[in-house]
Amino acid sequence: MAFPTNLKQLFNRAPKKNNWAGLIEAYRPWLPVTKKTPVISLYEGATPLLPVKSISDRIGNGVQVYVKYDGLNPTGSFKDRGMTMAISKAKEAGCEAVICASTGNTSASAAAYARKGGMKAFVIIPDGYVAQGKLAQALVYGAEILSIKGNFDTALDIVRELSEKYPITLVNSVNPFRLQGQKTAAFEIIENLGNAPDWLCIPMGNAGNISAYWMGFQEYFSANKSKKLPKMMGFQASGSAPLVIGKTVEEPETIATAIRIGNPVNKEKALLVKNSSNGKFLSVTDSEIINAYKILGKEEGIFCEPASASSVAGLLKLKDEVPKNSKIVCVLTGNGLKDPECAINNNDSIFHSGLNPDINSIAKTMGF
Ligand code: AN7
Repeated sequence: MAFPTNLKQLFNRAPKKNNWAGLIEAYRPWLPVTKKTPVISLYEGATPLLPVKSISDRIGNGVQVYVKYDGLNPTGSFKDRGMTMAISKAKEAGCEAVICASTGNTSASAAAYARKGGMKAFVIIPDGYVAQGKLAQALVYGAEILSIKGNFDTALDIVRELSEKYPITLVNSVNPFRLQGQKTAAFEIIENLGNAPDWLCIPMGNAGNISAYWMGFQEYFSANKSKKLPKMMGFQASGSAPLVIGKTVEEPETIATAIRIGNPVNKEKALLVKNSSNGKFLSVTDSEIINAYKILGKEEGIFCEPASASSVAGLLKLKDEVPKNSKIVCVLTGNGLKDPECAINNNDSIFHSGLNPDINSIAKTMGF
């Protein structure tokens, strides 16, 4: 068929108008909002569930692996799902300023949504441990940044106390509206697959997201929108794995700075999720994380941040336990562009720099 040159014909061929207006509008009956709630949204949610053949092939046995690419949210991470709810409810309550402690993504998301809602955003971050892209976002979105000589856990203690003493709303995942918003990712997965997956593989920092997903899966199960519940498989970086070793890590360390958290606020919730879903928590080393990160990049065209790759690294580590012909979803929580330094230092590509702009020598360098 010839390509239409006539404008009217072109419009007729255009796909149906996309009327997605964010997850609060899409899942209103499932969320604690009323007609009076001012919806602060950047049209987050509706992120793709992509089949990843390179990972399915490595697992074998007819297993189908998908990734929930939540790094495609407006500020590049899953935090936007929770933030649209937390900020809309803060606005509804008449609050004028919000605060969070953050390893980076929460601060970027809180800043964007708070400013969009006409509120001030204060963010407390660990000095020197926030990836460049996240810092850039918080600055551009107009947050006021307080960088402390201390890690995330210390920053969280401080914001909890500040929000008790002063008129400022805390938007970390201790805020229950955050988890309400985040549970919608489970709804989307069930709608895409027609059922819940057999396993849900997910990175854990404060373990808010794993708790939110479980809430979403349970709600759809109770409403007969899915016929099964997944096993919840939570992964942490081995230098920062309090939920795996069963005690607080005083000085957490990992290349995956997003999950460099030693004392997860949602630990009780997370343990309940593990037990009631028959799931498992496991740690993955930084080199296992980077291996998965590279596979996703160079074999799938998917660029996620290192913390996110831990869900795939964990699945690969549990290869022998994956049930035959099962469906597995790995959550990719954040976009790779968040952490350019990690990308530049961890790839297998060839970078010829400083070449003379001469066609013959360039062709020679290319191997011709
Ligand atoms: C990409 O931004 O805690 O287990 O302050 O950024 O719900 O904490 C980020 C966490 C996974 C862990 N993947 O989620 C913060 C922050 C990415 C993240 C997690 C985070 P939770």
